[in-house]
Amino acid sequence: MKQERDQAQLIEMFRLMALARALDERMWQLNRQGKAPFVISCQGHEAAQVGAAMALRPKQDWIVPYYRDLAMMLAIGVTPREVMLGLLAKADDPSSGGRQMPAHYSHRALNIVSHSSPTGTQVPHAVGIALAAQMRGDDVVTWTSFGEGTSSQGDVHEAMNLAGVMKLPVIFFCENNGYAISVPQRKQMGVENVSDRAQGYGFPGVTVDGTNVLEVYEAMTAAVDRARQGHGPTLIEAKCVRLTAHSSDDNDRTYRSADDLKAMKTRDPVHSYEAYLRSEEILDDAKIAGIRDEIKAQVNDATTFAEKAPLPDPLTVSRYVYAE
Ligand SMILES: Cc1ncc(C[n+]2csc(CCOP(=O)(O)OP(=O)(O)O)c2C)c(N)n1
Ligand SMILES: [Mg+2]
Repeated sequence: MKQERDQAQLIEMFRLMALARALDERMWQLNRQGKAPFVISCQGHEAAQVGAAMALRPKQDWIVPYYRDLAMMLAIGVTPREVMLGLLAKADDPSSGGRQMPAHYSHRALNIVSHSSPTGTQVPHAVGIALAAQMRGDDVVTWTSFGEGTSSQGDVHEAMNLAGVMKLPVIFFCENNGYAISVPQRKQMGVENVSDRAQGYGFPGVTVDGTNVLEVYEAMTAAVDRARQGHGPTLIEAKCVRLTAHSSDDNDRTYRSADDLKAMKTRDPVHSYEAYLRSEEILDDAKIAGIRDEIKAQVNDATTFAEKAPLPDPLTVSRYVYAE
Protein backbone atom coordinates (compact mmCIF):
# COMPACT_ATOMS: atom_id res chain seq x y z
CA MET A 1 0.00 0.00 0.00
CA LYS A 2 2.82 2.35 0.92
CA GLN A 3 4.52 1.98 -2.44
CA GLU A 4 1.32 2.72 -4.33
CA ARG A 5 0.83 6.11 -2.77
CA ASP A 6 3.11 8.93 -2.58
CA GLN A 7 4.31 9.74 0.90
CA ALA A 8 3.35 13.40 0.62
CA GLN A 9 -0.28 12.39 0.27
CA LEU A 10 -0.10 10.07 3.29
CA ILE A 11 1.36 12.90 5.36
CA GLU A 12 -1.18 15.39 4.06
CA MET A 13 -3.95 13.06 5.23
CA PHE A 14 -2.42 13.07 8.70
CA ARG A 15 -2.03 16.84 8.71
CA LEU A 16 -5.68 17.36 7.79
CA MET A 17 -6.91 14.90 10.41
CA ALA A 18 -4.76 16.45 13.14
CA LEU A 19 -5.78 19.97 12.07
CA ALA A 20 -9.46 19.04 12.23
CA ARG A 21 -8.97 17.58 15.71
CA ALA A 22 -7.12 20.65 16.99
CA LEU A 23 -9.61 23.09 15.52
CA ASP A 24 -12.50 21.07 16.92
CA GLU A 25 -10.92 21.07 20.38
CA ARG A 26 -10.48 24.84 20.19
CA MET A 27 -14.14 25.21 19.23
CA TRP A 28 -15.13 23.40 22.45
CA GLN A 29 -12.89 25.72 24.47
CA LEU A 30 -14.56 28.76 22.91
CA ASN A 31 -17.95 27.25 23.71
CA ARG A 32 -17.04 26.64 27.33
CA GLN A 33 -15.72 30.20 27.55
CA GLY A 34 -19.15 31.41 26.46
CA LYS A 35 -17.89 32.75 23.13
CA ALA A 36 -19.28 30.13 20.73
CA PRO A 37 -22.97 29.28 21.00
CA PHE A 38 -22.88 25.68 19.80
CA VAL A 39 -20.36 23.04 18.78
CA ILE A 40 -20.94 19.73 17.07
CA SER A 41 -17.84 17.68 16.71
CA CYS A 42 -16.00 15.73 14.05
CA GLN A 43 -13.86 13.99 16.69
CA GLY A 44 -13.67 10.29 15.81
CA HIS A 45 -14.86 10.92 12.22
CA GLU A 46 -11.65 12.51 10.89
CA ALA A 47 -10.40 9.44 9.01
CA ALA A 48 -13.75 8.86 7.34
CA GLN A 49 -14.00 12.44 6.15
CA VAL A 50 -10.41 12.93 5.04
CA GLY A 51 -10.38 9.54 3.30
CA ALA A 52 -13.52 10.57 1.44
CA ALA A 53 -12.29 14.05 0.55
CA MET A 54 -9.02 12.83 -0.94
CA ALA A 55 -10.96 10.91 -3.60
CA LEU A 56 -12.99 13.97 -4.63
CA ARG A 57 -11.98 16.88 -6.88
CA PRO A 58 -12.32 20.20 -5.02
CA LYS A 59 -14.30 22.92 -6.86
CA GLN A 60 -15.47 20.37 -9.44
CA ASP A 61 -17.40 17.75 -7.49
CA TRP A 62 -20.37 18.79 -5.35
CA ILE A 63 -20.22 18.35 -1.60
CA VAL A 64 -23.50 18.19 0.32
CA PRO A 65 -22.31 17.59 3.88
CA TYR A 66 -23.88 17.35 7.33
CA TYR A 67 -22.99 19.12 10.55
CA ARG A 68 -20.23 16.70 11.62
CA ASP A 69 -18.07 17.28 8.52
CA LEU A 70 -15.42 19.72 9.75
CA ALA A 71 -12.51 17.53 8.54
CA MET A 72 -14.19 17.16 5.13
CA MET A 73 -14.51 20.95 4.91
CA LEU A 74 -10.83 21.51 5.66
CA ALA A 75 -9.78 18.80 3.22
CA ILE A 76 -11.83 20.35 0.40
CA GLY A 77 -10.32 23.78 1.03
CA VAL A 78 -12.33 25.71 3.63
CA THR A 79 -9.76 27.55 5.75
CA PRO A 80 -9.57 27.45 9.57
CA ARG A 81 -10.25 31.20 9.55
CA GLU A 82 -13.46 30.66 7.59
CA VAL A 83 -14.55 27.91 9.98
CA MET A 84 -14.01 30.19 12.97
CA LEU A 85 -15.88 33.08 11.32
CA GLY A 86 -18.86 30.74 11.04
CA LEU A 87 -18.55 29.49 14.61
CA LEU A 88 -18.55 33.03 16.00
CA ALA A 89 -21.28 34.24 13.59
CA LYS A 90 -19.13 36.96 12.05
CA ALA A 91 -20.09 39.02 9.01
CA ASP A 92 -17.59 37.34 6.68
CA ASP A 93 -18.66 33.79 7.48
CA PRO A 94 -18.78 32.18 4.01
CA SER A 95 -21.73 29.93 4.93
CA SER A 96 -24.28 32.58 5.73
CA GLY A 97 -22.71 35.88 6.75
CA GLY A 98 -23.18 34.93 10.39
CA ARG A 99 -26.87 33.97 10.08
CA GLN A 100 -26.81 30.18 10.22
CA MET A 101 -26.27 27.95 13.20
CA PRO A 102 -22.59 26.87 13.45
CA ALA A 103 -21.63 23.71 11.51
CA HIS A 104 -24.13 24.30 8.71
CA TYR A 105 -21.23 24.45 6.32
CA SER A 106 -21.43 25.81 2.80
CA HIS A 107 -19.02 27.53 0.44
CA ARG A 108 -19.99 28.82 -2.97
CA ALA A 109 -16.49 28.78 -4.50
CA LEU A 110 -15.90 25.20 -3.32
CA ASN A 111 -19.26 23.74 -4.48
CA ILE A 112 -20.28 23.02 -0.89
CA VAL A 113 -24.05 23.21 -0.41
CA SER A 114 -25.62 23.96 2.97
CA HIS A 115 -27.82 21.41 4.63
CA SER A 116 -30.82 22.39 6.64
CA SER A 117 -31.28 21.54 10.34
CA PRO A 118 -33.91 18.80 9.81
CA THR A 119 -31.58 15.83 9.40
CA GLY A 120 -31.52 14.08 6.04
CA THR A 121 -32.99 16.86 3.92
CA GLN A 122 -29.57 17.25 2.29
CA VAL A 123 -29.82 13.78 0.71
CA PRO A 124 -32.64 14.55 -1.76
CA HIS A 125 -30.88 17.84 -2.51
CA ALA A 126 -27.74 15.90 -3.45
CA VAL A 127 -29.77 13.61 -5.69
CA GLY A 128 -31.26 16.65 -7.43
CA ILE A 129 -27.77 18.04 -8.01
CA ALA A 130 -26.63 14.69 -9.41
CA LEU A 131 -29.68 14.56 -11.70
CA ALA A 132 -28.88 18.04 -13.00
CA ALA A 133 -25.28 16.99 -13.66
CA GLN A 134 -26.45 13.89 -15.52
CA MET A 135 -28.89 15.90 -17.66
CA ARG A 136 -26.21 18.44 -18.55
CA GLY A 137 -23.53 15.82 -19.13
CA ASP A 138 -21.20 17.48 -16.59
CA ASP A 139 -18.22 15.49 -15.38
CA VAL A 140 -19.06 15.84 -11.70
CA VAL A 141 -19.75 13.53 -8.82
CA THR A 142 -21.99 14.54 -5.92
CA TRP A 143 -21.06 13.40 -2.42
CA THR A 144 -23.49 13.60 0.45
CA SER A 145 -23.17 12.51 4.05
CA PHE A 146 -25.43 11.72 6.99
CA GLY A 147 -25.43 9.70 10.21
CA GLU A 148 -26.82 6.21 10.68
CA GLY A 149 -29.78 7.58 12.65
CA THR A 150 -30.65 9.83 9.73
CA SER A 151 -30.39 6.89 7.33
CA SER A 152 -33.71 5.64 8.75
CA GLN A 153 -35.59 8.71 7.59
CA GLY A 154 -38.00 8.78 4.67
CA ASP A 155 -36.13 11.48 2.75
CA VAL A 156 -33.04 9.29 2.62
CA HIS A 157 -34.92 6.24 1.30
CA GLU A 158 -36.74 8.25 -1.34
CA ALA A 159 -33.53 9.90 -2.46
CA MET A 160 -31.62 6.63 -2.72
CA ASN A 161 -34.48 4.94 -4.52
CA LEU A 162 -34.61 7.62 -7.22
CA ALA A 163 -30.82 7.66 -7.55
CA GLY A 164 -30.90 3.88 -8.15
CA VAL A 165 -33.60 4.16 -10.81
CA MET A 166 -31.81 6.98 -12.65
CA LYS A 167 -28.26 5.62 -12.09
CA LEU A 168 -27.14 9.02 -10.84
CA PRO A 169 -23.50 9.97 -10.22
CA VAL A 170 -23.90 10.31 -6.44
CA ILE A 171 -22.14 8.84 -3.43
CA PHE A 172 -24.15 8.31 -0.26
CA PHE A 173 -21.73 8.43 2.65
CA CYS A 174 -23.09 7.24 5.98
CA GLU A 175 -20.91 8.11 8.98
CA ASN A 176 -22.09 5.44 11.40
CA ASN A 177 -21.02 6.29 14.94
CA GLY A 178 -23.59 4.00 16.57
CA TYR A 179 -25.67 6.78 18.13
CA ALA A 180 -28.32 9.27 17.13
CA ILE A 181 -27.79 11.66 20.04
CA SER A 182 -28.63 9.21 22.88
CA VAL A 183 -30.33 6.48 20.81
CA PRO A 184 -28.10 3.48 20.01
CA GLN A 185 -28.31 1.94 16.56
CA ARG A 186 -29.99 -1.28 17.72
CA LYS A 187 -32.99 0.72 18.93
CA GLN A 188 -33.73 2.32 15.59
CA MET A 189 -32.94 -0.16 12.81
CA GLY A 190 -33.21 -3.91 12.33
CA VAL A 191 -30.00 -4.28 10.32
CA GLU A 192 -26.41 -4.48 11.49
CA ASN A 193 -25.02 -2.61 8.50
CA VAL A 194 -26.63 0.42 6.88
CA SER A 195 -24.87 -0.62 3.67
CA ASP A 196 -27.14 -3.72 3.46
CA ARG A 197 -29.96 -1.42 2.42
CA ALA A 198 -28.28 -0.51 -0.88
CA GLN A 199 -29.33 -3.85 -2.35
CA GLY A 200 -32.94 -2.72 -2.09
CA TYR A 201 -32.18 0.28 -4.29
CA GLY A 202 -30.19 -1.60 -6.90
CA PHE A 203 -26.68 -0.32 -6.29
CA PRO A 204 -23.66 -1.49 -4.28
CA GLY A 205 -23.33 -0.87 -0.57
CA VAL A 206 -20.05 -1.30 1.26
CA THR A 207 -19.08 -1.06 4.93
CA VAL A 208 -15.60 0.15 5.78
CA ASP A 209 -13.70 0.88 8.97
CA GLY A 210 -14.31 4.61 9.22
CA THR A 211 -11.39 4.97 11.61
CA ASN A 212 -9.00 3.84 8.87
CA VAL A 213 -8.35 6.67 6.43
CA LEU A 214 -6.77 4.44 3.77
CA GLU A 215 -9.61 1.95 3.77
CA VAL A 216 -12.10 4.77 3.31
CA TYR A 217 -10.02 6.27 0.52
CA GLU A 218 -9.98 2.95 -1.37
CA ALA A 219 -13.75 2.55 -1.15
CA MET A 220 -14.31 6.16 -2.17
CA THR A 221 -12.00 5.90 -5.17
CA ALA A 222 -13.99 2.91 -6.44
CA ALA A 223 -17.29 4.75 -5.88
CA VAL A 224 -16.05 7.88 -7.68
CA ASP A 225 -14.86 5.78 -10.66
CA ARG A 226 -18.22 4.02 -10.80
CA ALA A 227 -20.14 7.28 -10.76
CA ARG A 228 -17.92 8.88 -13.41
CA GLN A 229 -18.30 5.89 -15.70
CA GLY A 230 -22.08 6.26 -15.59
CA HIS A 231 -22.72 3.14 -13.49
CA GLY A 232 -24.58 5.04 -10.80
CA PRO A 233 -24.56 5.46 -7.04
CA THR A 234 -22.72 3.72 -4.22
CA LEU A 235 -23.63 3.67 -0.54
CA ILE A 236 -20.54 3.73 1.66
CA GLU A 237 -20.97 3.14 5.35
CA ALA A 238 -17.98 4.26 7.39
CA LYS A 239 -18.07 2.88 10.92
CA CYS A 240 -16.78 5.70 13.09
CA VAL A 241 -16.65 6.54 16.77
CA ARG A 242 -18.18 9.64 18.27
CA LEU A 243 -15.49 10.67 20.74
CA THR A 244 -17.50 13.53 22.25
CA ALA A 245 -21.07 14.07 23.34
CA HIS A 246 -23.50 14.59 20.45
CA SER A 247 -22.98 18.34 20.75
CA SER A 248 -21.95 20.97 23.26
CA ASP A 249 -25.52 20.79 24.62
CA ASP A 250 -25.66 17.23 25.98
CA ASN A 251 -23.81 15.04 28.45
CA ASP A 252 -23.14 11.60 26.98
CA ARG A 253 -22.21 10.14 30.35
CA THR A 254 -25.94 9.99 31.06
CA TYR A 255 -26.47 7.46 28.23
CA ARG A 256 -23.07 5.82 27.58
CA SER A 257 -21.37 3.64 30.14
CA ALA A 258 -17.84 4.31 31.36
CA ASP A 259 -16.76 1.04 29.70
CA ASP A 260 -18.22 2.11 26.35
CA LEU A 261 -16.48 5.46 26.53
CA LYS A 262 -13.18 3.78 27.38
CA ALA A 263 -13.48 1.23 24.56
CA MET A 264 -14.19 3.99 22.09
CA LYS A 265 -10.99 5.84 22.93
CA THR A 266 -9.00 2.83 21.72
CA ARG A 267 -10.40 3.48 18.22
CA ASP A 268 -9.23 7.10 17.95
CA PRO A 269 -8.49 7.51 14.21
CA VAL A 270 -5.89 10.26 14.63
CA HIS A 271 -3.88 8.18 17.12
CA SER A 272 -4.07 5.00 15.07
CA TYR A 273 -3.04 6.73 11.85
CA GLU A 274 -0.13 8.44 13.58
CA ALA A 275 0.98 5.03 14.91
CA TYR A 276 0.69 3.56 11.41
CA LEU A 277 2.82 6.32 9.86
CA ARG A 278 5.43 5.85 12.58
CA SER A 279 5.53 2.09 12.05
CA GLU A 280 6.00 2.63 8.31
CA GLU A 281 8.78 5.12 9.11
CA ILE A 282 6.98 7.86 7.21
CA LEU A 283 6.79 10.09 10.30
CA ASP A 284 8.98 10.36 13.37
CA ASP A 285 8.97 12.50 16.52
CA ALA A 286 10.60 15.49 14.86
CA LYS A 287 8.31 15.50 11.83
CA ILE A 288 5.21 15.10 13.99
CA ALA A 289 6.31 17.94 16.25
CA GLY A 290 6.80 20.15 13.18
CA ILE A 291 3.31 19.37 11.88
CA ARG A 292 1.75 19.93 15.29
CA ASP A 293 3.52 23.29 15.74
CA GLU A 294 2.24 24.46 12.38
CA ILE A 295 -1.30 23.35 13.27
CA LYS A 296 -1.16 25.12 16.62
CA ALA A 297 -0.15 28.34 14.91
CA GLN A 298 -2.97 27.98 12.38
CA VAL A 299 -5.59 27.35 15.08
CA ASN A 300 -4.36 30.32 17.12
CA ASP A 301 -4.36 32.53 14.04
CA ALA A 302 -7.90 31.47 13.08
CA THR A 303 -9.17 32.11 16.61
CA THR A 304 -7.65 35.59 16.90
CA PHE A 305 -8.70 36.51 13.38
CA ALA A 306 -12.32 35.51 13.97
CA GLU A 307 -12.52 37.06 17.42
CA LYS A 308 -11.39 40.40 15.99
CA ALA A 309 -13.61 40.19 12.90
CA PRO A 310 -16.76 42.35 12.81
CA LEU A 311 -20.23 41.03 13.53
CA PRO A 312 -22.88 41.54 10.86
CA ASP A 313 -24.44 45.01 10.81
CA PRO A 314 -27.76 44.73 12.72
CA LEU A 315 -29.44 46.77 9.98
CA THR A 316 -28.85 43.86 7.58
CA VAL A 317 -30.75 41.38 9.76
CA SER A 318 -33.46 40.72 7.18
CA ARG A 319 -31.02 40.25 4.30
CA TYR A 320 -31.39 36.82 2.63
CA VAL A 321 -34.76 36.43 4.38
CA TYR A 322 -36.91 38.81 2.32
CA ALA A 323 -36.42 39.89 -1.29
CA GLU A 324 -34.71 43.28 -1.52
C1 LIG B 1 -35.87 15.59 11.25
C2 LIG B 1 -35.09 15.80 12.49
N1 LIG B 1 -35.33 15.01 13.55
C3 LIG B 1 -34.60 15.18 14.68
C4 LIG B 1 -33.62 16.14 14.75
C5 LIG B 1 -32.79 16.30 16.01
N2 LIG B 1 -31.49 15.69 15.75
C6 LIG B 1 -30.44 16.43 15.37
S1 LIG B 1 -29.08 15.51 15.12
C7 LIG B 1 -29.89 14.08 15.55
C8 LIG B 1 -29.18 12.77 15.59
C9 LIG B 1 -28.77 12.29 14.26
O1 LIG B 1 -27.99 11.14 14.44
P1 LIG B 1 -27.17 10.50 13.27
O2 LIG B 1 -27.91 10.62 12.01
O3 LIG B 1 -26.73 9.15 13.69
O4 LIG B 1 -25.91 11.48 13.13
P2 LIG B 1 -24.74 11.76 14.19
O5 LIG B 1 -25.12 13.03 14.90
O6 LIG B 1 -24.65 10.60 15.10
O7 LIG B 1 -23.51 11.93 13.39
C10 LIG B 1 -31.21 14.35 15.87
C11 LIG B 1 -32.18 13.34 16.31
C12 LIG B 1 -33.42 16.94 13.61
N3 LIG B 1 -32.45 17.88 13.58
N4 LIG B 1 -34.14 16.74 12.50
MG1 LIG C 1 -24.94 8.58 14.56
